[in-house]
Amino acid sequence: HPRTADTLPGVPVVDITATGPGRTPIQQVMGLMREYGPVLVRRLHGRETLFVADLDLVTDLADERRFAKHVGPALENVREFAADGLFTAYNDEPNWARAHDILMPAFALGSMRTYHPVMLKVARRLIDSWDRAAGAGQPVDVPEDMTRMTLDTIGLAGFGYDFGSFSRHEPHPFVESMVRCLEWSMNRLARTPGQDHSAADAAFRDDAAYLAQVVDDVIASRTGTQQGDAEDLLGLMLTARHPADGSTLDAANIRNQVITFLIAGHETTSGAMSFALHHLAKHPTALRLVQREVDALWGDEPDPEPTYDEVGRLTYTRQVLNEALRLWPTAAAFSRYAVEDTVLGARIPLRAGQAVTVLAPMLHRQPVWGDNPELFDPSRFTAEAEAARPVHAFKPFGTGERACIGRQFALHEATMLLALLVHRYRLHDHADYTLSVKETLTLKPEGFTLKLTARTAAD
Ligand code: MNH
Repeated sequence: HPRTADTLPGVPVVDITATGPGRTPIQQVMGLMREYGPVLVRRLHGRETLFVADLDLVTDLADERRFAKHVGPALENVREFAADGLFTAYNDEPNWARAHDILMPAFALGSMRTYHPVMLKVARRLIDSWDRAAGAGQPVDVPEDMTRMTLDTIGLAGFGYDFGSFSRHEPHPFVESMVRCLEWSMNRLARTPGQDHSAADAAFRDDAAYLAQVVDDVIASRTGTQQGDAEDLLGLMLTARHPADGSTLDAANIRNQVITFLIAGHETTSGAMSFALHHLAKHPTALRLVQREVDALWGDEPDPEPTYDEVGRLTYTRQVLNEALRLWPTAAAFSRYAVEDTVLGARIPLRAGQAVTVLAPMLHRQPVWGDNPELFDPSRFTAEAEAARPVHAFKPFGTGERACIGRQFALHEATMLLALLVHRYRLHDHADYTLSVKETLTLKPEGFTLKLTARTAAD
């Protein structure tokens, strides 16, 4: 039985030092919460982390006057290769506000019009590749291909750089290095004090250096030409001045931002689309409703050319994505700290600076979601259902001013691609896939493959 934390009355403490967090630390905490409830302290080698998923507590943590983003141990590790990029910057680092203010306009909903043609172009690369697999009767590896698609999209839309992922057999080496860097960041949290990790650390430094080198190439391919002022993310970073004080981003920070966007801009989105396809393959009724929506727009047009506005009308497809992000929010945890001494939810006293980690997958399974939270049910995200639900019950994109800047980007890209795929193919769950969630800081359905055939008028 867990004991109760001395400092946190009534909160169970679970010591996992004997087993360690393993390869799936998020799912481990999910399991602990199923056993001990949605508020607990996890102790590892004497270090304690307070995890919460209770709606009242998360609502309280969203109060920006009393709590702020905490760069916890996992993000401290990511800082080793992303430094003061937007995602890993401390709140009071001047480069955070500077970059945030300069880049915000590039992520407003209206800016998605600019990225739409590039997103469509990359979606077509995926479709060409899936057509070939379908023609050959071969299965496709869904998360791998989704990652190809999202990396090429952020590369081209953000930086005018083509990773050409669909002309490669293996993932782009940038992806392999990046995944190893993320794994190093996660595994470093599980280390037993006193052991020798110099080989893993040396390998990490090589990977981090390679990421930086790719990014320097991306930047060099721009600064050498006349395209420095293009209206994409890199163009903005190279030229735009801060709207209030006229300052610009320095070269080191631009490199950190490019690494940040290449990572944050594709890992999570590809996982979200993969989970959505997994659920659609398992839920014929939901699939039928997506088909109905896309068929109403594009009928039996073999190669529809979705417009920007049409993507905004794909409301049921968007509900499917939200429901996929509810069950498996691909960036599953975020942390907050108390700005001053306070009492969380009128029951948990916190000292100034004390951190709390929100576990989104369990927040998304709390009683506010009804009696059957494990059930995949996109009708939870109709406009009426959303209006009736407390706003902080759904937090796949974090909270407050440090919430995800790329949310509209991800949703536009993912909604359009899912709609095109469902319009074009029948999805065959040929291997009777059982969900296995792989963790590399982000979540993905591991080993998920589908077979595809062309849809005909009859289906
Ligand atoms: Mn994203 C922050 C989830 C897509 C760029 N993102 C966050 C946070 C979450 C998150 C959660 C907050 C983390 C924290 O509080 O510590 N992001 C997602 C998910 C998807 C996603 C679930 C896709 C689905 N993110 C994207 C895309 C981009 C992007 C696409 C870029 C094109 N995200 C960011 C950046 C931040 C961020 C940059 C950091 C913002 C800041 O702190 O200013």
